[in-house]
Amino acid sequence: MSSASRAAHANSTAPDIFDAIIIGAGICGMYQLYRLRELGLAVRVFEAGSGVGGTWYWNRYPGARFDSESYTYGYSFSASLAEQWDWSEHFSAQPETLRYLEFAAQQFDLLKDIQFNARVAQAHYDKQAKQWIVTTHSGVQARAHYLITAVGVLSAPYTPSISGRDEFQGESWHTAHGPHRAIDLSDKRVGVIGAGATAVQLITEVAKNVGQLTVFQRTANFCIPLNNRPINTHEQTTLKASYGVMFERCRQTFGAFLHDFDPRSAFDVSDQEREIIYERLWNEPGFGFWLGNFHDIVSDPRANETIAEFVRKKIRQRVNDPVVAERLTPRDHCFGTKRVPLESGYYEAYNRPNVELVDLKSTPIEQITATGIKTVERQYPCDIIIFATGFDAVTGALTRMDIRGEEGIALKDKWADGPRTYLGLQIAGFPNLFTVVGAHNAANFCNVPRCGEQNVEWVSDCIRYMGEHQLTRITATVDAEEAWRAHCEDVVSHTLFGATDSWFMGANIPGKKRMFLGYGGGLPRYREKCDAVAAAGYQGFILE
Ligand code: NA7
Repeated sequence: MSSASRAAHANSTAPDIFDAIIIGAGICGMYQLYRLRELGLAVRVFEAGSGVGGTWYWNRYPGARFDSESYTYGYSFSASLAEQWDWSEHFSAQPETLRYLEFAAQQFDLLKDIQFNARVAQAHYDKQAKQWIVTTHSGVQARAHYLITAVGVLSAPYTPSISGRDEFQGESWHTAHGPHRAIDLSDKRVGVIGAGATAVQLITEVAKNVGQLTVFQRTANFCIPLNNRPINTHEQTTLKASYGVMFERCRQTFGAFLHDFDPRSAFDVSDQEREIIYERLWNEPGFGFWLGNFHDIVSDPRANETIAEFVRKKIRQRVNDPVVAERLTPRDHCFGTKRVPLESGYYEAYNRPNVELVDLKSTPIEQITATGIKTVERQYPCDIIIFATGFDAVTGALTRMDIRGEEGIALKDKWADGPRTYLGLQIAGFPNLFTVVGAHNAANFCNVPRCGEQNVEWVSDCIRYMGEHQLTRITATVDAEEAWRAHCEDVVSHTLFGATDSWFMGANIPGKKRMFLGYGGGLPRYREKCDAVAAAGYQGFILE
């Protein structure tokens, strides 16, 4: 849109018209805005929150922090930004990450193009005008040639409909909607439902200063040490000098972390040597124990059992009460087939006298009452109930909006039997819609900003290509979409992920189609495929 026509619109009552609308001002939406502005496009971002940050804006529960090394998480496109920002810890906490993103937004003057407190309700494709019509919950409407969703992987909170939930008289919140203020729990009886990565961080922090904490766990998880620590001055200098090398390393590894799989099998070494390797990895920071381990731990059940048993042994060593230790010990799924919770004293939290673990498999919740949580065995009085019950991952944030393509087809209907995308970036029948960090995209199994940057750059290059070739419409073919789905399923069928109930599989949401929602081939392979499609003139797309 020219600046003249933009100006004409400024004084009219008709909906604003932009070249592109982006939904979401998290780390990917912000970068997408930056890139499209670089192309000279008029862009509007709609953001549901009152500030930038996405995941880091919403998730403010006690203990929220990175599982990526801080310096591998920040933007890689700006050497100046990297140089100016000092991460204080190897795995920084939520407030610092939010500050970083706010700082980036200011540095690149992004705020002027972002409309806050604007949750998108509808996005309908107007076939005649070749425009997307986007409407927010408060009725603001805008049109654009391109629509780009940057709504994140884990942004549609899931709260189970437990009987009596609305009867509870105390304070109650999902971890993604916690209070935006410090909370004093020192004299409170707190109930936490859930034992995933979020709960593991939350419980560890809350346990330090709480009246009474009761954890309601359905499935025990394999948790491994985060091994976090502050970054000292010398490290800060070294880190800054090595950003180039570090980001290049992240481009090459499976999950875009610093860690990458060992090409050896777990059985290429003796039992004794394997134990030494596991012990060394256990003491390393971050995901080394998972993503830096023997490659076959995620594909061969026998290899997996060696690592699973190692973690079980660690749990037994750290939890004083053998009954509690057994409850915390996973026996129903393979290690690493869920995103592994990283912990900093989680198991020791259960050694405190005021922390209790309730096993919901043997004593399920019957109902929530006005004063607490009642299992089939007894009532647990609570002043606060925290739902650490996860998200309708990957697809939920998209299907909760009313997105309709060219024939009026609703995305949620098209995806009723699981998502269908091409490269995780486009959907047949939804022209000029790009889904950054979408379904069947490597970004769902990734150090998100690294994969998100790849997505954003690919989309930006595609939009530039269209402009250069006077093209106005791009849509994936059904054949390309089907081939991509089959490829995604084939890749994951060679792993152990499919057998585990997790958000990766959509299996955490009652009624949701069970299907691996990401791309299990890793970032380098994914990037290769995306680049090959572009190099072949956007093969698998119809461009007009
Ligand atoms: P997760 O990993 O999906 O964990 C959700 C937890 O909530 C998990 O322990 C669930 O038990 C539990 N849950 C869900 N519904 C219920 C009901 N109805 N009753 C009891 N317990 C329930 O989400 P997180 O937020 O912890 O982590 C998501 C990602 O954020 C994580 O992978 C990191 O990347 C960061 P279940 O296992 O289903 O038995």
